[in-house]
Amino acid sequence: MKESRERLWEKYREDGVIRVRGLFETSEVEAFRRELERFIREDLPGLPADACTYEEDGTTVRNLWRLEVHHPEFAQSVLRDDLVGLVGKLVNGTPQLAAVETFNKAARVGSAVPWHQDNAYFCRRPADMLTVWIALDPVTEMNGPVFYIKGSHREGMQATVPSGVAGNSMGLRDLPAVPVEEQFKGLLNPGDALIHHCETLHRSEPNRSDQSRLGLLLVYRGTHTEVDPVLREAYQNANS
Ligand SMILES: O=C(O)CCC(=O)C(=O)O
Repeated sequence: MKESRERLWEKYREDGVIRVRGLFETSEVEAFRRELERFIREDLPGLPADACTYEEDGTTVRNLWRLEVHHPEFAQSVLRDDLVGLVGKLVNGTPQLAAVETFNKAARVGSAVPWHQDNAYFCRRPADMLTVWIALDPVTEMNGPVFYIKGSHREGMQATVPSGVAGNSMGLRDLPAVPVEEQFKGLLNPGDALIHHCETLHRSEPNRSDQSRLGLLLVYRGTHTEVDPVLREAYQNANS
């Protein structure tokens, strides 16, 4: 991590999203990718249906869920002490790993993710929860980068509606009016990461290219956070 922890914390507090360059070495990224490919090929067929979401073609993996349960050795291999130190500062307390998952965004097939706030899924108060989004491929203009509205986390939770999108059930009722040129586009090299607050508005585009855009996500919350019953009820209604 080249930037100081203090500087990253200030930017995160202001913008609700930061980019961290070179969090992982190329060799580590390649090992993660190889292991995920093996897991999909060999282990996934024997796991419960909710271990993943498929794209509309019914065969291409869109997301892997709960890898901390389904493949704890892999989840463990991704964790880094220096990252946990930074995350603790950003969640204002002791960080606890809540989920390890992927957004695979396969070449040509990978679908869009609608505008949302992660806390519509996480349902925690205070909102001291975040995602470390690690690029295992180059993330380019063409293969479906994540777009953010900087500072939107400071406005709190927006009204939600069921989105009807498999893997992303909770959408925003009112779509943001911020023009695309003013949205922060998360272009990354393999091994770079984005860290976003759970109430920052974001979305991603479909993959229109021949290159995969695999993202590995580590979700952390502060141990002091609790379930917000109002958010939980909205989530349960959208998923029932
Ligand atoms: O990877 C993507 O395309 C979307 C990621 C996302 O929505 C999230 O991290 O909550």
